[in-house]
Amino acid sequence: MLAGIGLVLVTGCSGGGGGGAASVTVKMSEFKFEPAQITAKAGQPIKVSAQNTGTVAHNIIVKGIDKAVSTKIAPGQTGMLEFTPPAAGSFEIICDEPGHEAGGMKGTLIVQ
Ligand SMILES: [Cu+2]
Repeated sequence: MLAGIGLVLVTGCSGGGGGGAASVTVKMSEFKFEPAQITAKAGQPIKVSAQNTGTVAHNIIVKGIDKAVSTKIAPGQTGMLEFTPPAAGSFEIICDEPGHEAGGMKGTLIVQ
């Protein structure tokens, strides 16, 4: 059965090696993630393209998931996160540049 949920997955270029990972694009600016909520499935790999469309460096960290930590991403650059959510739940997404989380730069990863 196909359940039509309002999940928007932005698939990038289809050139990858047929790995089958879901992919999603998140834009980062001062001080927000867009979209602020992304969805994944437990046990299925997901690739997150984090585009810094802002004017200062940002990063993206999914708290509680080991590999879901980017390096610092300069303005105009895109960072890639690739990880497999271990279990269903709700995970906090933040940018840990000083002051950014407090400024509103946070989101949620919903794992189903
Ligand atoms: Cu930031």
